[in-house]
Amino acid sequence: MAAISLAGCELGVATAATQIEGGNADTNWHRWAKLPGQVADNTSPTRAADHWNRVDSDIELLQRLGVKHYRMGLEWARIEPAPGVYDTAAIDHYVDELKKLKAAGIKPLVTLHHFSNPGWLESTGGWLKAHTIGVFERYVHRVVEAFEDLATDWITVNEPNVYALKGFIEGEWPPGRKSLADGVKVMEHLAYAHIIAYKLIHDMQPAANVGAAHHLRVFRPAQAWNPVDQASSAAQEWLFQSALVRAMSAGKFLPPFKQPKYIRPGRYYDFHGINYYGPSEVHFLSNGAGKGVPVNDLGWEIYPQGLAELAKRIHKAYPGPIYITENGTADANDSFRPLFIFDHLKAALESGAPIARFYHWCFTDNWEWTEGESARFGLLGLDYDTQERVWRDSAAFYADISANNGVTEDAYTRWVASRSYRYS
Ligand code: IFM
Repeated sequence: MAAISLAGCELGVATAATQIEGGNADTNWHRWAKLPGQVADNTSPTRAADHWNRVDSDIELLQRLGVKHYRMGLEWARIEPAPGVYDTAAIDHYVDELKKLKAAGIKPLVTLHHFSNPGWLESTGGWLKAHTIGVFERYVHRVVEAFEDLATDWITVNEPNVYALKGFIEGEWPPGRKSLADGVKVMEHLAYAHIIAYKLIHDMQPAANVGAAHHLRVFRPAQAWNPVDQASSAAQEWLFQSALVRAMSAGKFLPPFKQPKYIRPGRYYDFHGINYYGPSEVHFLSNGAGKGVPVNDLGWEIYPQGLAELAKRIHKAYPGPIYITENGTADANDSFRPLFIFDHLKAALESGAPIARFYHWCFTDNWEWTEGESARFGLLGLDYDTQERVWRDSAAFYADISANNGVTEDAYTRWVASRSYRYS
C-alpha cells in the first residue's frame, strides 16, 4: 500500500522575504552579496523571484497548489529602514498581502527574523550585541500592532543555530566572523529575543500562536564503535541544537549559555517548528553526509526517517503540536523531489508525533544565500530572466496531495513509483 492519509496534518509551503521578494533593501545580505566571491554564482537577492511585485499571481499559484497555509517572511530592513523609522508603505504592502491571503482562504505563518538584518543594525554590531534584543522587540511590537488580527501565527526566529554557525563561527555568511564564543553569544541573544517576542506577542494578541523554526539534524558517529566519534557527535548535537531548543522552549539556559537575569524557566512555545533537511555523520570534529547514501544536488544526505526521529524526540522533551516549518530539497531537474516529498511525509505521518502542519520548502525556486540562484528548491521552477514560474511535477503531486488529503495509489503510481535517488 503506497497510499497515505494526511489525517489531521495540513499542508503549506514556505518562503523567506530575502529569498523571494527581490528589490534593493539595505540588508546584511544585499551588502554581503556585493563582496567579491561570497556568493557562488555572483547573484544577489535583488532579483530573486520578484515576489514583491507578483503577490497577486503568486497567491493564485498558492490556490492552485491547494495549500491551506503559507509561511512568509518579513524584510525588517523594508519595515524599519533607519533606526526607529518605520516605512508605512512597506508595512501596508504586507498588510495588503495578508488581506489577499485571507481572501484566498490561506492562513499565513509570519516569520519575523529569517537571517536578514537591516544594514544599520548590522553596522552597530547586530546580534552580537545584547542591545539588539530590545531593538528587535520594538520592531515586533510595530509589526504586530500593524497586522492586527490578519496574522496570529508567528515564527519569531528562523534557524538561530544556522545563522550563528554560518555567520559567526564558520564565517561564510555575514558578518563573516570566525569565533566559537561569538557564535554562542549570538545564539544566546536570539534565544532571549525569541522569549521576549513570545511574551510580547501574547500580551498583544489573545489568539496568538507563536513558535520558532529550528533547524534540526540527526547526528550519528561515522564509526559507531569509535568513542571519539561518539563523544564528538553528542557534543556537536548539544552545541548545534539541543541546548538552544531547551533555552528557547523552556527558558533553561544551560552551558555554554548563561541564564539571562530576567528570564525564568517556563513554556515559551505554542508549537515547535522543525526545519529538516538531513542527518550529519560525525567523524572526529568534522561532519557531513555519509558515504554511499542518497544525496541531493548540493551533496546533502537524504534520510527521511530522521524527520520522524526528531519529531518524536522533540515532542517527548517538550510536548506540543509540531509544525514541519521546512522540508524540501535541491533538485534542479525535479528528478527525485516527488519521491523525497513522499518519503518525508510518510515518515512524519507515521511517526506518531502530533504533526499538525507540513510546509514544503520552497514554494518556488529562490535565492539560496551563498549558493545564489543555482540551488533549486522550488515546487515551482523559476526562470530568473523572465520570472516565469514553471509548474513542476512536484507541484502537480503536491496539489494532488492537497486535493485528496493524502497520497492516493494513483498519485503514487503517477509521480513517485518510477523515481529513485542518486547515491554519493
Ligand atoms: O533556504 C534555506 C532557508 O532559508 C532556511 N532553511 C534551509 C533552506 C535550504 O537551505
